[in-house]
Amino acid sequence: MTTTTPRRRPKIQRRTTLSRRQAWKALQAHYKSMQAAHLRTMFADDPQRGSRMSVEAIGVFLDYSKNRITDETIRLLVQLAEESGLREGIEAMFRGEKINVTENRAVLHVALRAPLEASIMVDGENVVPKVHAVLDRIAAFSQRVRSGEWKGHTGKPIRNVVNIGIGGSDLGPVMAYEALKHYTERSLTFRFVSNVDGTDLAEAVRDLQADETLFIVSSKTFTTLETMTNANSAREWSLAGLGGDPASVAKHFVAVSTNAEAVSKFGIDTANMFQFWDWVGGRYSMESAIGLSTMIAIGPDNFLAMLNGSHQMDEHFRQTPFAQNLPVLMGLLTIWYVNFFGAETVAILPYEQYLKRFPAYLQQLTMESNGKHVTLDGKAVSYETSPVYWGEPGTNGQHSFYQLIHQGTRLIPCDVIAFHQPLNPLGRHHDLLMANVFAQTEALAFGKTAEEVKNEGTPDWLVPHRVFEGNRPSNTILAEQLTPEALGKLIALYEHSVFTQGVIWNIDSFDQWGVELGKVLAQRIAPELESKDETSLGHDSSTNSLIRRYRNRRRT
Ligand code: G6Q
Repeated sequence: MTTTTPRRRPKIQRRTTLSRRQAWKALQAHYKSMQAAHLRTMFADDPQRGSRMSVEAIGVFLDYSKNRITDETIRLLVQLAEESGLREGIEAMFRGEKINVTENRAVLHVALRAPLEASIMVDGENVVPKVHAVLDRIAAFSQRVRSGEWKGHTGKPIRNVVNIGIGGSDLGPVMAYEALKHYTERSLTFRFVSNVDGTDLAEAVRDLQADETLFIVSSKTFTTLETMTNANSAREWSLAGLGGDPASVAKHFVAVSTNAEAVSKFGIDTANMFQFWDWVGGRYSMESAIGLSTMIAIGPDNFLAMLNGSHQMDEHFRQTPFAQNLPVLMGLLTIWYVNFFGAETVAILPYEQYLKRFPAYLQQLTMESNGKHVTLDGKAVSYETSPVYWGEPGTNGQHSFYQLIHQGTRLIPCDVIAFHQPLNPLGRHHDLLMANVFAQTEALAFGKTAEEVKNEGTPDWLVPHRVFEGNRPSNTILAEQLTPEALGKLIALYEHSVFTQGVIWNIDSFDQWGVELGKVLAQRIAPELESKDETSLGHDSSTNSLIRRYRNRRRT
């Protein structure tokens, strides 16, 4: 990846080391008094707790009362956010300052959903008009595909759209397509190819006709190994199905990228290239032109509604006092569990089948952003950073891994996400689904005591097995219905929660040098696997012998 990294480290606002901040020390002392406190007692002592410890804003309701906290915990966490410069951090991001210091870039996914009249300056230029110009272009293109006006090489309308991309150029589009399937144009088929494993592409196109298939090559850099390999093979497949005429590429391939030169070299007409900018990080790019497949699927109006939802959350994040601020509260609660209780993971449990890819999407957003071991000024952190995020939709998870959450030895804070209105009303289904939401979070918090188990007539020897300690924390996030606007709000909710955590940990949430390493290493080994001669191998003895073994077997 080409970056504009300067030789010298940019000026970084010095912050007191996290563990020396006053609020941190106060939280450490406070933790001692909270460590053993049980949610059963906290609820019994305070009948208003459930309604008091909740926030509703812009149509998103967060009940955070089933967390192992008191009002004092929130007060101290908010103080920590203030001492950590969160307010200034938010303003710096929205002002377009280059807060991605290791890549010397602004971080402006918020500009992707800013209204036309807004002004956000990067290097002396207002970027909002550029954002809207691209939105207009992708809207016009989407309409042409959706209406059948865009014709393939043989004059047939497009019926299949295949997005080729990986990481940030894949996970957001896949998640949004699945999440908003209810709103999609059902006469079109959508496929997503990311893995360099040939199976991914082979399975994606096996039942498609080339003359009705449009490929969107989505790559910020247009150099990523997986995407370029898949794009080249897709071009071969397409040409083979279209009589080999190179002119067909222009009708069946479009690109989303920041690299016009590489796009044109691939054979895609740059008139069919949709741009974004280096101030949009890959994992923050699904609302840029990277969302082209989403827009073709759901139509421009729905896409704009999603942007509007995210924008509402941006404004909420920017303007609301921290103690009532949804992303700030969620970010702070994560800090509380990770840094004080030693929680290692967070479970994301959407009780909404359409959100089945949301946990996978959030894994990249959270872990690539905050999986960092040094502070902004390059010093090793002396505290834990991002937890591992994972999850599956409810109720399926209840019949597999919830056992560990309820009765295992690890503390796993859970985010439960649900909607009042179903998109597919069907008999009692939605009430039963929601009954599980409320039952699970209740059981996690309050468990079942030995006495209760005994009173059910359980024999003594079996009692310990059937005891639920409870005191397992959860957030319940409710919204009216899974609309494009609601999805936009959820996306921005987590983006800003990640930002809140990153500011407190004083890390760069917007670089991904760990990803860059993988990109380079595989490029080095590939020629060694493909080489006809026994090239000398200069790796360690394990890697050398694995490569030799593969070469020998592959050739036989
Ligand atoms: C995201 C990362 C990474 C990136 C992919 C694809 O923040 O940078 O997941 O999105 O590596 O990169 P390209 O879009 O450049 O192909």
